[in-house]
Amino acid sequence: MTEKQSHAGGNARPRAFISGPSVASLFRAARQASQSVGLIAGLSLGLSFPLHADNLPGFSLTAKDGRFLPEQIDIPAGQKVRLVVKNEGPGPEEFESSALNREKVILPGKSAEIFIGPLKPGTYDFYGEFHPQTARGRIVAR
Ligand SMILES: [Cu+2]
Repeated sequence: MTEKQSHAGGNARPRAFISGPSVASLFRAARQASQSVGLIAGLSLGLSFPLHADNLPGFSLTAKDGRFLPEQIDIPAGQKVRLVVKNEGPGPEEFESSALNREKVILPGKSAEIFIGPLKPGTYDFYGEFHPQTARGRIVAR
């Protein structure tokens, strides 16, 4: 339940992974092209590979029927991790965490990457803003 204006953004991809404006604009152009021209999808993937943090520890979270599964995710402290949140619906869900300073709307059938950390050891709550009573969970950094 944080400020509404930040909902539209919610971009959890750190800018530090984009090495320069020319690379970033290439990446954007390729990604836009790949949405309409299937042949360029391979090029987009090739370009995006060094920009994505695919070498980070990865964790999966599923939003389904107004809940998150699993409700607890244990991650290493002191290390950036990549959380992939898949929304199996029905309806949109928003991954929201004031403790993690993250919020991201995910449409049904879609997934979103959320980069987290490095975190100090501790428990960081998150919830689904569209189902705040039932969609609750926590990330535990150890
Ligand atoms: Cu929100």
